[in-house]
Amino acid sequence: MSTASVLHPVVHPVLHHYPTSPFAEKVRLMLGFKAMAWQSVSMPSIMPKPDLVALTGGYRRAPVLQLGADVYCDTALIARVLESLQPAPTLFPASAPLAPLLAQWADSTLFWIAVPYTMQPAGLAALFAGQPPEAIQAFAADRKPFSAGVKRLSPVDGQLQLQAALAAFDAQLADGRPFLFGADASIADFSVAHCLWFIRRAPPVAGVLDATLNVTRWLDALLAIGHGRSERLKSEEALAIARSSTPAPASVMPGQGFAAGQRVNVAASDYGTEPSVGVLVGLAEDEIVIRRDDERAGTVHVHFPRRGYQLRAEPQDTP
Ligand SMILES: N[C@@H](CCC(=O)N[C@@H](CS)C(=O)NCC(=O)O)C(=O)O
Repeated sequence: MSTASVLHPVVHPVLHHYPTSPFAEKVRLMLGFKAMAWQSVSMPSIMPKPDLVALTGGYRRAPVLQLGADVYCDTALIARVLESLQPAPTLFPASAPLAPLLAQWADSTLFWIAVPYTMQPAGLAALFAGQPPEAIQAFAADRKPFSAGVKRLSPVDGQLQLQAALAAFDAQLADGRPFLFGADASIADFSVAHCLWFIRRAPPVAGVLDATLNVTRWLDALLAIGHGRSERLKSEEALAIARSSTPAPASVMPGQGFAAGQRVNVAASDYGTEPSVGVLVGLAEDEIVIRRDDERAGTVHVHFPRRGYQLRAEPQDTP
């Protein structure tokens, strides 16, 4: 875990998420893997998300993890937070030094192959079965600007790349190993699994997984890990927890071109780039922390990873 902030003991982490989100499934499975107890807050799958944004100050992506008045954005950072809260079993075994890099590839590349593949017309119809056409329209209208910065593959190229990736994973698993890097699970297993989990949710297009039996065996076992123990919490209750909590202390490392107390904004650099604005209170090699005062959430610290996010001075602080 980064040195930008310290975790303070909180009984149960609160996960803000929704059932159909692949990245949320990644975190739910990691919570299950670590046999953790957590509180589950349901967020909308499209904007507006007023209760989430009251915590984050702008960041809208799913999922978000809350520990009291500390709010953690992005599953790469959330994985490290879970690791600090519950070190065993580890997501980062020494035997798999490349696992974080494979996880990063899956989260950024495989995800954007799997999602458009699944959302081809037959898959989309299955995902939205039983819902009125307006639901699909609202979803499409929300996701168009959200993902405008993503370079899309043609459907044919997407399918070819998906099949090539599945074949590579199948060969990796061919010796019967339980996890991608061998006997120990790693963050890579969860990052690859959430992409394939999404494909499975759409039976008309999920047949693409049938040709790779080792992948099927591995995915079945991984998804069987489950989600740990959770209880439901209303978003208003999560806001009340934030209001009545004090954020953990944080510190800004020198030599980074930013000073503690400076007004800054932080935004994802790929898609879903709504910025969160606040006062910089924490900066380390792998974490950015801003403080914000919110009418409904009180004083919160919002945490982001550095990889994949841009930290900028707010205009009035620029000389
Ligand atoms: N890099 C982010 C990506 C998160 C992401 O893309 N989440 C999707 C859901 S799986 C999302 O936010 N979609 C739009 C929305 O839920 O509003 C992470 O690891 O958390």
